[in-house]
Parts: sequence; structure tokens; C-alpha cells
Amino acid sequence: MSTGFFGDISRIPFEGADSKNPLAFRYYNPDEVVAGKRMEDHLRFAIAYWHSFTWPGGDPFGGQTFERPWFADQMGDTMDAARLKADVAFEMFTALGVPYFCFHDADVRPEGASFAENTRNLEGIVEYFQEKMTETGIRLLWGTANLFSHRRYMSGAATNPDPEVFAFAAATVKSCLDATHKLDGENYVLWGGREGYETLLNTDLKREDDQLGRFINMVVEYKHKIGFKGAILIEPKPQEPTKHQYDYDVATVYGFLKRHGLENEVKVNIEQGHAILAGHSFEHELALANALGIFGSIDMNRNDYQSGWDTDQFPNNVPEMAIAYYQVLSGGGFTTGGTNFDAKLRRQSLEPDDLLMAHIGGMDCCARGLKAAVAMISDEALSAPLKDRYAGWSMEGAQKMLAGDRTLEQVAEWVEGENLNPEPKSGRQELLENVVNRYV
Ligand code: XUL
Ligand code: CO
Repeated sequence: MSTGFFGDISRIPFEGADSKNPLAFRYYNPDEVVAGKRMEDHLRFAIAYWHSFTWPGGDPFGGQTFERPWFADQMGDTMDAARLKADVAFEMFTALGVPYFCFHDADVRPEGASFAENTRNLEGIVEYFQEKMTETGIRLLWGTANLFSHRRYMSGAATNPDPEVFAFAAATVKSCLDATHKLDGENYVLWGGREGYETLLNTDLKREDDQLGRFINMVVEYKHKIGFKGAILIEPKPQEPTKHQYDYDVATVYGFLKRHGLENEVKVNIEQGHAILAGHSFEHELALANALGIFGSIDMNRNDYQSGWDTDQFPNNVPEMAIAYYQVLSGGGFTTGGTNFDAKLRRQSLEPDDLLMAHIGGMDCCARGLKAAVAMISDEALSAPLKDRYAGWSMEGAQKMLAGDRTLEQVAEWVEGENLNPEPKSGRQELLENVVNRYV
């Protein structure tokens, strides 16, 4: 029986580009085959439980704006409220036809007075999820632990100066990995919530790095012990909540993984807004993860380009998204990963159908970005000029230089012997930008 939260809306139809219906898809058509695959299987959309069902609409100057029947001010922080929240969440996943969802433990269960009570509550909700997942066919893209909201984590979780906080966090991750495994989750995400520092005056940076390295190794060891087949993903972010976050960006995370022998065990979940906060573009982070062999999944959203905060808005810039999916597809597309909407409504968007329209818009933009990327790939619109630009490197002398078959002296002899005097060639950036604009 429906909760009635979304009125009589039960399924968002695909109506095509000419539709004016705000509650219809114009571009996202899950069964449409592009590049040999259904759109749904390319994009692998997921909805983030925390933003859509748990976040109350607060900002630094004001509290709750949303009124939801399952919020604590209506029902208390109870299992009944958690079950009602789950009912509404699965109604929304179904209405949007989204195949996956993602959650933190704290999003889905009431906060207990102890670790044991938290675990019991989580297990209760996991059972409830199992029923709903069987009923609807909706799957879990990833689970994760909230190691940042509770005050015990104010100085970090794995990087806390207090080993008991490290232990509490480790036990919590164990319970969340167990829950994810039970729900056949395809990944497990570790975003370093407060793994970072406010001031070096009270922080032993080297020690905290060792702690985090041991923590993630424990997670990987446990994953293998229980036979969890999903990927373990770290989600880079440069600042917020702490002034300096250890998992700054993809390059920093890769250095961390190498240092702790984890580069073949852990991949990355790359978020658009986090890439921007790090002073990169989304496509830079995606391309680098591909190059390093650690690409896992994406958190799709956008940040306000003026505020410098992680505003987690729904994405709406098709050209940017086309370039992002171009990188995802160039690396072979998603395997265990997918497109998780780590995005929230603006706090004035109070109505239940705002939640639907936000996701419809985001999904439509992703579909347009995907189709543009597929077309650019099949026309070799960017790959052919790229190949051409580096063509000199396929010559024998260049290959030998690259392979380590030439010393610095031999290279100098070659330059002198052949009287090499290379002429600069145009990088053709404007031409390439014009090419991209033909597809978006
Ligand atoms: C925070 C963020 C998190 C992670 C999951 O900026 O992106 O929601 O995605 O913990
Ligand atoms: Co995220």
C-alpha cells in the first residue's frame, strides 16, 4: 500500500524531447540502446538516501525547512519512522525507475545509545530493505558508514588522537560492510568525513596517515575474509568539513594507496563538486583515475561556482557532463560503479514533487551527456585528432627513447647527428572545442 507521500504519482514516463510535462523524462529512456547497451545499464543511476530523505533543509543560518512525516519532530527517532522513510524512499526509486540506491548507516536507522544498539537498529532496517529490494528489484550500489556527524568524531575517525574512537569507527565500518554484503551491494565507499585537521598545532600528520593506512587495510582484509565481491572505494575531497582533508584529490589518494600497499585493492568514487573544490575539473579527476587504473564510480552533482562550498546541487550543465561521460566511457564505462546523485534540493524546494523533478532533470542531463559522449567516441571526433597529435611517438626512435633503450647521451647524439630542429604545431584547442559543441 502506498504511503501517499507523492500523491497519485507512481511512475515517471518517458515522453521524448517535445514533452512539456514536468513529471516526464525527455531524454532518459532506460531501454534505448546506445553503443550496444541499454541507457540504464550505461548510467547505473543511484539515489542518495541522505540528501533526499534525511537532510532537513538546514544551512549555517537556519534549521529545518522540510516537513516530512518520518522526521524526528513528527515521529521521534524511531524504527517506525525509519520504516516509513524506507517506504517513501522505495516509492521514489520505483517512480523514477532508478535501479540503485546508496546509504550511510545513520541515514537509515535511529541513533542508538551504544554501538550494540546502533548495530541492532541497522540489522532491523537491513531486513526491511531486503524485503523491499526483492519486491521492487531495486539494488544497492554502495553502502557506507557515517563517521562524521556524531560528536565522538569531531577530531576524526581513523585519524583521531584517541584509539578508542578509531576502534569505534572500525567496528562501525565492520557493521556497515556486513550490511552492504548482506544486501549484495556492488561497492563499499569510504569518504574521509573528518579525516583531516584544523590546525597543525595539535596534529601529528605522520601518525594520522599511518592510522588511516592501517584502518583501510583492516577494511580490505575483512572484505576478503567475508567474501565481499564489491569494490572498496575512497571518495576524495579537499576541504569541508575539516580545513585540510587527507583524501584531497585523486592524485593524493593514489599516493596514499601506494604508500600503504592498497593500490590494487581500492579504487575511487569521484564527485563532481569535490573535483571543483580541489581546483580541478571533473574530467581531470576521471581521466587521472583511468590513467592510474583506480576509477570506480561517480557522485554526480554540481557546486555553485561562486560560493566555494560543497553545495551539492543537481547537475544541469550538459556540455560538462558530456565531457565527463566521455572520460568514463573512454576508460571502458562502469563495471561495479554507477552514477549516484549525491545532490540535494535547495532548502526552499519544499514539495515532494520537487524531489522527483530534481532527479528527472539530473537524469535527463546525464542521458544527454551520455549520448553526446557515445557519438563523439563512435565518430572518433576527439580520439582521431589526439592520435594524430602524438603520432611521432610511434616512430622507432621515439619508441626506443620511451622504452628506456636510449641514454641521455644517445639522445643528444641523435639530436646533433640529425640536426633536429622541431617546429611547433598548433594545439587546435578552439577547433576541438567547436567539435565538442557540435555534439552537445
Ligand atoms: C560529502 C559526500 C558524502 C559521501 C558519502 O561531501 O560526498 O556524502 O558521498 O559519505
Ligand atoms: Co559524495
